[in-house]
Amino acid sequence: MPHFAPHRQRGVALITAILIAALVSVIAVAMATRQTLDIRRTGNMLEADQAYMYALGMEELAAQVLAKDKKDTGDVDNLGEDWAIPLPPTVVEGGSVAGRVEDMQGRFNLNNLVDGSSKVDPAQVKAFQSILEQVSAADENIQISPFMANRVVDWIDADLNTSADGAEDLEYLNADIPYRTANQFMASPTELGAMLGMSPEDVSALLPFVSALPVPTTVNINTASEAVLLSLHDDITAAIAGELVEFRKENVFKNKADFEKKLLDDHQITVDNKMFDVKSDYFLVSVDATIGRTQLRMYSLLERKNGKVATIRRSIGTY
Ligand SMILES: [Ca+2]
Ligand SMILES: [Ca+2]
Repeated sequence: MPHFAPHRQRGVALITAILIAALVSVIAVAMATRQTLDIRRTGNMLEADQAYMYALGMEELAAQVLAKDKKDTGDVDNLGEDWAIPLPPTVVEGGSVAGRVEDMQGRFNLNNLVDGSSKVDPAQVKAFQSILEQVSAADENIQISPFMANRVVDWIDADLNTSADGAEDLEYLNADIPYRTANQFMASPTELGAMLGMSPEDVSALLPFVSALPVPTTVNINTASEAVLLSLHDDITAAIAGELVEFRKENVFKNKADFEKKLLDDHQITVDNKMFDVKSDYFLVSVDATIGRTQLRMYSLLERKNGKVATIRRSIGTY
């Protein structure tokens, strides 16, 4: 055995030891970095969970207020009631939470365009075309054709017969990215974005005026926006709609006859009373919860039926 063997072995051992030390420190640094990331990630997850819990809490609060409203005010809903008061950003542990409730029957329900047996309702098409016209007139960058109403009809109705300037599967399958029509009620008004020829800007402009409820509904004249009131009849002008909104500040239409009488007496207009009512069953709760660095927006669609309130749809981020 060569006499220098032990020396050489010691040298190898030393290099190995240095290598191991270097490796260990590399691993340690990597672990420390990952741990910091893990801590941050866990923190974010906890914050997101907490924000979601607060949002659910707000949704539950809104449901209770709406249930109580039914008990207290019966079959009338108006903007002077408790549910209509928005909750400003309120400090909670770790952040803040804000929320509001909007009556979705104050908007045009897209699913009204076809009736229960999937037949187009001409009066509703006319009302929707009025909304399209008003939204286009309000912004020079928006120009939505009245035919878009037929596209929505085709999207919703069960058949595959294309209406005038409408679009069914045939038209959509010819698109750059082919897809098919839903041929059923819209689940969310954001489905408007799928209509052939509808730009994202058009959708954004329309969204504040429309809803997509699980059943055809009446417009609540106590909560409807000026645009929706105007859409109820050809002879209702912007001036008359504005007058009605002004009148509503001090008065409540307690029944359909109240509204019919007002329009007849003041403006000699006879409205189709199938299209409206003075009460609502569908409400949208929007919650903004901020916890630490996490910001969460949640939308919940609530249905009030026989005095009970249930959440029928919930989405995070976009309505
Ligand atoms: Ca009420
Ligand atoms: Ca169809």
